Amino acid sequence: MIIATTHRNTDFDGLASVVAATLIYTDCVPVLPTQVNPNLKPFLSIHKDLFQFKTPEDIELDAVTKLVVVDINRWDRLGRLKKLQERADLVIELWDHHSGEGDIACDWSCQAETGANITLMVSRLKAENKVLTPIQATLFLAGLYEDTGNLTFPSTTAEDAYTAGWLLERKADLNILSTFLKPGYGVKQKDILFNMLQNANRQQINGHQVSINCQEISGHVESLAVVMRMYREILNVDAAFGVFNNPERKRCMVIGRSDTDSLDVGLIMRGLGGGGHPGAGSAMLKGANPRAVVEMIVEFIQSGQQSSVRVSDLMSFPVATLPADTTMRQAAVVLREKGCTGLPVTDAEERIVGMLSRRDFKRVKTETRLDSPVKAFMSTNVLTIDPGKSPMQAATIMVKHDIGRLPVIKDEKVVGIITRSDTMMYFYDLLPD
Ligand SMILES: [Mn+2]
Repeated sequence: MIIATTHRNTDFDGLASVVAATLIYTDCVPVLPTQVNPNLKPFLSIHKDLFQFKTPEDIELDAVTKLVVVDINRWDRLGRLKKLQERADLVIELWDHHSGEGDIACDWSCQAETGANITLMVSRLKAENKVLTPIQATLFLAGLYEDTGNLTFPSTTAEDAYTAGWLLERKADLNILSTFLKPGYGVKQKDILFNMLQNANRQQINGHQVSINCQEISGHVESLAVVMRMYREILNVDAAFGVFNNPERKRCMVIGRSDTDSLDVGLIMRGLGGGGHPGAGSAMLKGANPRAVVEMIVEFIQSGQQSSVRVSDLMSFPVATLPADTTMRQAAVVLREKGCTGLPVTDAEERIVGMLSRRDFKRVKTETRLDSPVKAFMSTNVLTIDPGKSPMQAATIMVKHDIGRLPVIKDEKVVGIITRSDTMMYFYDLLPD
């Protein structure tokens, strides 16, 4: 007999993976642990007739010849089936996306660090051109979305997203799926936030109000980023870091949120092996001592590990400017030649007096008006930025006022121009070295 099983406190990813195993292995009996996550129960009761799950108690262990373990790699999470560990003749196949941990010695395995385990199994189903029912596709997508936070967790891979697309093509039903998936902020998240607030601390580090909070968590907790955002807002600190230690999985998840330009969370997280942008970031540390993680964060902040990148590093220069008496006709030529959508307009002393953009040409109604000076059409309400400001400050101004570029001003002169895409390149870490 071939059986497929998964970890206790089964989540949608585990459940989906067990069902997928029955499609991959013929005559495979799906065995579901007695203990499943609460949000699986309504799904299981509605779909009871469709899936013929057995419990570990139903299984005559001596009759098992092959064991397929999915979404876990540890005997102690298998409940009664742990006894199979003693069977030397048993063939074991493993599908697991938690690599680098576990104690199940297997004969064959498919292990890769994807966001969801079901992604690994669907890749096999895809390769074998298996036909899925819409219900199977819906269950698989529920597992994928739950484990990847709807494809938003940093652990999400491109393969997870391709798999989501493939499952949608197979008629995965998003309406059904969303009724079963947990909301981002639920009881579990509320409990964690409550505990964090009870142990809340504030410290002054290098001129910043910072809170670093250590929490022990068990199992898989999603939406910790939502919890951290609320925590920082409630404490009203410049930056907040959550160190979520999971001793059972020997991993430590660090999530940071910052509300100040001078403290770049993404940079600190990169220092911890993770990533992010100035306002938000995360890192996953394996086998780390949470106290040591806290010390590392403090050290990073103390050492003034802040973004040293300034607007002056990102801006383009020299900038073509238009003297205020340039005609619209001449300006059109310059814009076309420079291939830009807007240029600063300057007075005789090279001080900025306005901005002319392609949009302004819409107001030129007659041919003769093309001989009018640009100062008649330019916008005079010009927002500028200082070269010493941070990319975040530049982005904030551009987003707030919905403008695509900012002239960079030093000693009243235009020294450069920074565009929305310049700041994006920086945030996404796409700048050439
Ligand atoms: Mn999983």
